Amino acid sequence: MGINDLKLNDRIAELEAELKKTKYNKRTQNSVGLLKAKIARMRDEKHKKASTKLAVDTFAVRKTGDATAVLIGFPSAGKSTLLNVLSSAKSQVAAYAFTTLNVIPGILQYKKTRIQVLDVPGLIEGASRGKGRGREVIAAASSADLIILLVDAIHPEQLNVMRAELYNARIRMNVRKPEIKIVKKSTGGISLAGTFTRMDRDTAIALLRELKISNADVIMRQDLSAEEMIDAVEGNRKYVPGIIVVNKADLLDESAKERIKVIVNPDIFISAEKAEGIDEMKELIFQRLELVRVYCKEVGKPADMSEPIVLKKGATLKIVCEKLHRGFVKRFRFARIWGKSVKFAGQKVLKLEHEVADEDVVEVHVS
Ligand SMILES: Nc1nc2c(ncn2[C@@H]2O[C@H](COP(=O)(O)OP(=O)(O)OP(=O)(O)O)[C@@H](O)[C@H]2O)c(=O)[nH]1
Ligand SMILES: [Mg+2]
Repeated sequence: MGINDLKLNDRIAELEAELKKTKYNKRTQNSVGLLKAKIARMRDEKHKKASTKLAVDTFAVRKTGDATAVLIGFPSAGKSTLLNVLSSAKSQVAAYAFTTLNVIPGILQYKKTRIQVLDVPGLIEGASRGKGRGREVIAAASSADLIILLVDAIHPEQLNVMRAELYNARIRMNVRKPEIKIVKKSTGGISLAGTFTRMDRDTAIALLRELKISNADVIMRQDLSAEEMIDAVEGNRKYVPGIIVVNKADLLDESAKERIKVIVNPDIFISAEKAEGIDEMKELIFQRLELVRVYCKEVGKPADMSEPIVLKKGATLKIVCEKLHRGFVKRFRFARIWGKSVKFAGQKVLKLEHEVADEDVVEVHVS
């Protein structure tokens, strides 16, 4: 670490301390927003430096299957135990921390889809700064289709630490990408349009200046908070869906469970060791991935219901054609579709942009 990095770290720490001291209210909202913008900009500067210095630290694991989910949790939260019950993988389990030191992939087969589940080393406080194998764990989380936050029932306080580490690593879990349009100019200052109930207009303008935008037409398509505006301007955030799972529920009595509901508000309680709640969890993973299974049929034959083409939400007929055969997009004439994406069974669809729905049966007609 060079002298400049140290200075940058000191400066970030100073600003963070200042931010902690400042109570958030109407009077301070301006300065709080600005502090956050400053911190965000410095973190980004640091990140840019770091990523030019080191090659990206990632686990060498090939993505396979229809989607990838990553298990994020403190050491000993039960990630490996869980992977082993979700898939046929055999990840080592032990009562001491940092049992898993690498990425262990498994495949969860569910409702005719294949979901890759990654077991990674434990995440600890400081992971976003590279502590433990933080950089690699975070890289795995950034590129996943779903983050599964696994909280040890005995340590509900872990959740907020994990949330903060992911946030600092520019991962936005279960957050819609904020939308903003910025057209930079050479002069004329900032013209700003939008609705401002979550921060005031002056704060927004000050934030933009802090983020080095001084001449631009800016249109806020949504009513953004200061933080969301920083995210929208900086741009390099990852928006990933996530679920929160409390493990080791076998150790909780009813009153402890109620307490945890209040602190953690999990999507589900499970016991990986006793294999309890696992079916519900598989369904939850499947639902949150929003996979679209399309069954193909040939003209005059029944559909092949054994093996769907599995696509992401928003997939179109064009993508179905591409998956079927290289030449199908060019030769496409129309399709007949049975299922939720059409009004009646066997409807003729002429547009390749037609969005297919889960469990559609598709018959492609080509020239
Ligand atoms: N009571 C109880 N213990 C569990 C449960 N799941 C895991 N454990 C225990 O917790 C300890 C840690 O489990 P692991 O699966 O190795 O945890 P990990 O999250 O993979 O840990 P690291 O690889 O070190 O990050 C082991 O002793 C497990 O037997 C559970 O549902 N209930
Ligand atoms: Mg492990």
